[in-house]
Amino acid sequence: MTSEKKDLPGWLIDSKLNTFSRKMGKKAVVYGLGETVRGINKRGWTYTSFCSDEPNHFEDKRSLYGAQNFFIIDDEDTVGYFWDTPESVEFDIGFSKIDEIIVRQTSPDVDIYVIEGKNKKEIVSEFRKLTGACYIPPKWAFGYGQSRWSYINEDEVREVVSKYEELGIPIDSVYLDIDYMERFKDFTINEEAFPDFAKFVKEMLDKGIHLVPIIDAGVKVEDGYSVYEEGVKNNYFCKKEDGTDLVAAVWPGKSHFPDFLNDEVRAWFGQKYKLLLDAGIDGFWNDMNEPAIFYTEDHLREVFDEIEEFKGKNLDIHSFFKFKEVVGDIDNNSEDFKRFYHNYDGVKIRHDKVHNLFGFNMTKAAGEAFEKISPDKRILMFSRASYIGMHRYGGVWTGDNKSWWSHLLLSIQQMPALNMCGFLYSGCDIGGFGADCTEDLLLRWLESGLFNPLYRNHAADYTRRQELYSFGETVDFKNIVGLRYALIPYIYSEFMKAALNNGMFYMPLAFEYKDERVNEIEDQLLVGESIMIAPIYKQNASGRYVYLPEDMKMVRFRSAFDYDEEVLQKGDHYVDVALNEVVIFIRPGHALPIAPVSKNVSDIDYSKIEWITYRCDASSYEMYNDDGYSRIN
Ligand code: MIG
Repeated sequence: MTSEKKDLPGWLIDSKLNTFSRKMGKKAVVYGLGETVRGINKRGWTYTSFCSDEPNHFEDKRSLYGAQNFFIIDDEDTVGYFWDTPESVEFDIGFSKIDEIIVRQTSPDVDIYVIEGKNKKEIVSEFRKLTGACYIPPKWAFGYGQSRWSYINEDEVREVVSKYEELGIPIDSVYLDIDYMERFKDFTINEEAFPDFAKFVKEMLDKGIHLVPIIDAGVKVEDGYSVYEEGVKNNYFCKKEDGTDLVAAVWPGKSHFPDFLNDEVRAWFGQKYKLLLDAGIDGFWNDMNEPAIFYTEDHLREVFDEIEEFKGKNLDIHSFFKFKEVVGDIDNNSEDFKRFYHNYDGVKIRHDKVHNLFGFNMTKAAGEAFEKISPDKRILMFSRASYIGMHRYGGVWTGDNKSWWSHLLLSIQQMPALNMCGFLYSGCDIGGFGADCTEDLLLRWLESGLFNPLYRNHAADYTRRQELYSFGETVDFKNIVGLRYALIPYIYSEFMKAALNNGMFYMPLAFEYKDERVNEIEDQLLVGESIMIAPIYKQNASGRYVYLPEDMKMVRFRSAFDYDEEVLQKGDHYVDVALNEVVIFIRPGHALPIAPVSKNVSDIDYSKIEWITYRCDASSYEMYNDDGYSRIN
C-alpha cells in the first residue's frame, strides 16, 4: 500500500500524525520483528526499527542492529504485516496503550504488505515467498567456530587450533577479527602477523579449519591504499551536501563509507572479497554496517566549539549535564546520519531516508560478487546490520551481547523471530561477547544454543578468555560440542528443509499447538519437525519446569553416546538437568538421527547413524543431505 491509497483493513489511519493503529484483544499475541529486545511475544514495549550499533542490549533499548519490519498479530484474526520502508519506523505494541498497536512512520511513503494465510506457519511461508529464497551456507559452517577479538597472528591461531586438536574437541572454524588487517584496512593483511596468508589459510584448511575474516563497512582514508584511491576517483563513497566525501571515524581512523546502494559501487566492493577468496578463504562476517560511526569530522569540530563555551565557566548542574551530553553523544549521533548522501540511480538521497538498507546492501554486494566469483561453491556470509530481504545473501549474528544469563535467555527468544524474517543461518555470540564469562554460563549457553545454525563462541577484547579450554576441566565441553556434531545431520537436514520450503527452523510452540498455554511459553522452542527444547537459562539452576503440549519422549544426553530415554505425559513436569546434561523432547511420530561424534563436519559418518524414535520408526524421517558446498539457489 502506498501513500496514495490509504486504507488498511482493521486499522485506523491518522494521516497527519502519519500513524496506523489497531486494537489488540486481551489475549492477542504479536510475533516477529526479528532481532529485538524482550520476549517472543512483542506486546508491552515499543521498538524502533533503525539499524543501530548498540552494544548494550538492555530491556529499555528500542533499536538493535537489524530492521526486520515483519510481524504477525494473532488475535481473533491472524494476519501478518510487512512495513516496507528504508527509514526509521516505530512499532508501539501495547506501550502507549496496553490494548493498541501504533505504527509511527517517519515518511508516509511506505509499502505495507498484508500477509494472509490459514495459520501463522502459512503466513510466514507466504511472506518468505514474497521476499525470496533463503541464503544457504556451506555445511562446514554448521560446525563449532572459535572466535575472539582478536587472535592477532598466525601463532595465536595455531595455538587455538592445536589446543582443540589435543583435547579432541571438534571444531571447523576460527574467526579473524579486525587485527588481521593492516591497520584495520579492508582487504589488506597485516603481513607481520600473517607473513604468507594464503599459505597459512591452506595450512589451516589441511587441518580442517576454515578461517573466517571480518570485513568492516568503513574504508580507511589513506593515500596509496588502493580501495580508498579507487573509491575516491570513481565517486564511490557517500558524500556530504557539498559534494565532498563524508569523513567518519571508525576502527581504521578517518574513513569513507562506500555507497552500497549504488549498483556500480556494490559490484566494485564485492569484487574486493576476491582477494581473500583467492587466498583460499571461504567465509566472512560483515561488521559495523549499520553503519557504526565513532564520530564525523564535522560533528567533532562542532563538539569542540561547543565545549569551548563551557571553558572557564562555573558549571551549574544544568550546564554540567549539557556538557556531558555534548561529549557523550558523539558516537552514532543521530544528526550524523543526516550529514551524508547516496547516489541512487543518479538521484541524491539523504542517508537517514534509506538508513536501514545500508548493511543489507553491503552484504548484497558480497553475495552478488560471490555468485560470480564462486559460482559453484557456497561462501559463508553473515552480517551485523540487516533489513528484510538480506536473508537472500547471508545470515546474521545478534551482535554484542554480554556474558549474562539474561542474554542467554534473550538469545533463545530472538531466534524464532529472526527465522520468521528468513534469517535462518543465525546465532548469537555463545558465552557472551562483553563481560566475563564463567564456566557454568558457557556450558549452559553451548547447551541452549546447541541447535543454532551459527554455533560460534566469540568474546570481546579485554574480557576473560572463553575458549573451551580456558576453565580447567574440558570433558563436559568436549561432550557437549561432540553432541552438537552428532546432531548435525538433523540440524542440517531441518535447516535445509526450512530454507528450501520457506519454513522456520526454530518455532515458538504456538506455531504448532493450539492449546492456550503455549501462547505464554517464552523459554521453550520447537526445532525442526522432531523436537522441542527447554534450555536452562538461570544461574545455579539444576532443573526447570517444562510444559509438554502433548506426550513426548524426553532424551537426557550426557554425551552423544551416553543418554537415556523416558516417555513423559502431556502437561507440566519438573525436569532435573545437571550442568553437563542436555535434555530434549521428541514429538510423537518423529525420529532423531544421531551420528557418531566426528572431529569436523566433513568427517560425519552418515552410514553409522543411530535413531531415537518415538511412536514411529526411523523410516518416517525424511533426511535431507547433499555435498554441503554446491550452490543450491
Ligand atoms: O566496535 O571488530 O560486533 O563482534 O568483535 C566493535 C571488533 C567492533 C563489533 C562486533 C564484534 C567485533 C568487534 N566489532
